[in-house]
Amino acid sequence: MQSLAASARLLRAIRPVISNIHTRSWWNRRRAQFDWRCESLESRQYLSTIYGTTGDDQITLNYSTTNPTVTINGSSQSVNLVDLSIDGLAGNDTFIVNGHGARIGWYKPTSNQSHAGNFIIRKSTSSPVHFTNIESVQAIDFWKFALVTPGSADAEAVNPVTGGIRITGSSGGVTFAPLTVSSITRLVLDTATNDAGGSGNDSITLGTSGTTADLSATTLLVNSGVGSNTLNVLGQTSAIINTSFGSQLGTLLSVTVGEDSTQTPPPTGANVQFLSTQVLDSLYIKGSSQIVLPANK
Ligand SMILES: [Ca+2]
Repeated sequence: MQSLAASARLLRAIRPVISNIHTRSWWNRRRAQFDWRCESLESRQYLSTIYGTTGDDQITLNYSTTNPTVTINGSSQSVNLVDLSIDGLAGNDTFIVNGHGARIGWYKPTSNQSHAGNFIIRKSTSSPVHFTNIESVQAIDFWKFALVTPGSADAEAVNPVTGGIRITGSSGGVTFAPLTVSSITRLVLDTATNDAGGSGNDSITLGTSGTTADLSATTLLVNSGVGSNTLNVLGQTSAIINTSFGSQLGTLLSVTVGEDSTQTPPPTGANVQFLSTQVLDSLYIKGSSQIVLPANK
């Protein structure tokens, strides 16, 4: 009996030690699994990030459902669009996405960052292509393309450039990398999706005072959302516009077409064609500007 009692005491004495060994073993296994997962994630991110040089780069993503490629300064490689990231590094870098006829694409600048954002191509559920350290972006050959600002209060300026039109501006007071669109039938200026949490007050300006601009090759679809929103068409700018977008339509959007002029006779003003029914907060047609309303509206 003495021997039995001694064995029981011994067991009680070593139980915490055994328990501790078991716990440490379990923890080490979990930690090893965790380390492996981290390593795996890091290597995956590393493999899917494509870097520019420290100089000025032109980085082009050629969209394709079967063989997408990225070309950096003339040198091409096939890529997987899932988890793809582009890093321009230093320099003045341009990131171009050629949709090759893709139906739709989105450029979503990253909130509070001037040189970063996401491109989403073809489906809203597509894996976004992230980019960083990019000074300007370009979208080519989409049937429809959308610029979705990340903040609540936005300011955008739309002007012609060689081969397309360029949108510069800021969202939430932070400049986003400007967008140039070429061979794009419809451009959505979405300043509404991220209106929550701020005033939602947006300012969109087409053209520049005193200059002639023809933006009519691309239909501009303005979704300005909530807040006090303005759309000003300056100078002698021609544009085709539809504001009947989003849940607010254009009900909170004040549109001014053209500018006052003291010249006699006044110069030819702006020329805006509206598509479909427009529901606006106000429409002010200045000087010798003119608007064209859709037939039977
Ligand atoms: Ca660079």
